[in-house]
Amino acid sequence: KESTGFPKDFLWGSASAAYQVEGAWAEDGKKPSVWDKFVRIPGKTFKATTGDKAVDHYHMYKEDVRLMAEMGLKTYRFSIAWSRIYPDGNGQVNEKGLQFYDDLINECLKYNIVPMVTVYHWDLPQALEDQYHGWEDRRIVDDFVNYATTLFKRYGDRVKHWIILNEQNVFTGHGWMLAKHPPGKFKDMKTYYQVNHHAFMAHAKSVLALKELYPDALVGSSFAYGPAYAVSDKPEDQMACVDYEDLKSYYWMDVYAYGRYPRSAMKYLESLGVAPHFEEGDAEILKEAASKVDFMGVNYYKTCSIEYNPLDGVDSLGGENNTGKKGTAEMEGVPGMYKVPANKNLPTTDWDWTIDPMGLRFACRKITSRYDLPIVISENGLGAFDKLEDGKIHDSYRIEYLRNHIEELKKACDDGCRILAYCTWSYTDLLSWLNGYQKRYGFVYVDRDEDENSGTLKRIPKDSYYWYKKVIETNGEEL
Ligand code: GCO
Repeated sequence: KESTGFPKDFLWGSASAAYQVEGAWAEDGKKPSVWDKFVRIPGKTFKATTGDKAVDHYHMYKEDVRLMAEMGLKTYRFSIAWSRIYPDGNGQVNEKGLQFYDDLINECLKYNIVPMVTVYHWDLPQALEDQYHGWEDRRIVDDFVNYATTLFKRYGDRVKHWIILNEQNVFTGHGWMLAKHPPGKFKDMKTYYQVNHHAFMAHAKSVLALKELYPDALVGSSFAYGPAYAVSDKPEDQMACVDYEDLKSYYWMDVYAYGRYPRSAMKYLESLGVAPHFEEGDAEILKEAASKVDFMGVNYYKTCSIEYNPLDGVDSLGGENNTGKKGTAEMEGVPGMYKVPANKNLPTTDWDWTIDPMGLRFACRKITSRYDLPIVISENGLGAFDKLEDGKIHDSYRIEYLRNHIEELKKACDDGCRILAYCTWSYTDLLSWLNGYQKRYGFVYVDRDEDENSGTLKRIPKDSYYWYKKVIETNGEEL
């Protein structure tokens, strides 16, 4: 069929997250987040890296936004640090924190860059963890909605695009099952599902609060979606794939889009005695919010292969490769259900993530078939070891990665999927939560040592920066 290409007003973007770029961890009234504390626990991050300084976006945002403008970026997705706005999580609001994001938003608008705001990208105020164990306690819902509403009221006149939660599946999975993110709990399944329910309620009530204030705002949450392929046409592999999708994908996306949990997943959790507790009215609120969600946010990095796992098979949550040494990730598996072997047909990054451009089209098609919602690709990109050579970074591998993904995204548009935006991860190099500064994603190189708070922090556009500029100029026609 003939290609109609990207829509005229397509938002070509790039993204970041507060903790990963801002630094200034204790400035202007900000108090610690759970990450400020977690990174100080020995052994938790690569060479004990912290985000104390990160890439100092807090002080260098004007230079960063100027570089975005020179590139022609249409949208910049960034997150707000809750503990800048409410240093104690609730109570007293911090004007200086509010002011910083006012300035950042205004700087974007000055160059006609659409600010796309993530309300929560994992940096919960430590005070709430101390007060009542954060997400584990139902009180989090009201505190979250209070924080979100403060943002809506302050910035809603200038910000139209809102992403409430970033990768709820990742921060809860890593926090309560894998012990890799705060609060660092391992296989605490019951709490994990309850925490997720609280997060869904926080998302839902925030969506309703925003729509009450700004009915024309566009809102959704961003899900780390790894579409699943059955390894074979054996019925048991296909069934394993359905099980996996219900438990690992639709469990989140169905709640955002339909306001209900997948039946089979819920039945399974009930059989294990770990199904979440609902308060009266929760089901209705989830439904109402789902009817007001405008898009599905998708962070797309990889796909996964699913194979039937016999009862005496692999029993593991899957250990991530945080070393950058290929082949060190551990296989995930639930005995009697599925396992997730490496896909032999696809290359991988140094962190064992499959490189699967068509998987992006697959993700868009699946979401469109199941939910018929517009889609914001809120993240997609390649983490790599970049080398500074004669003051330049020749990241042809990143260009190739992005080109191939954008080509597939274009096909998804041709297929009829309504794609509103494509944000690469990331704009500048930034702190990788568990990999320090060695795993780089940016269009803009930041002179920053991989493990310490040193380096000049100088910004150097990579080859991919100039390439993306052209992509934007030609609305994705010239790749
Ligand atoms: C990393 C990760 C992150 C995430 C992002 C998710 O290496 O730390 O890739 O950068 O992609 O924070 O939203």
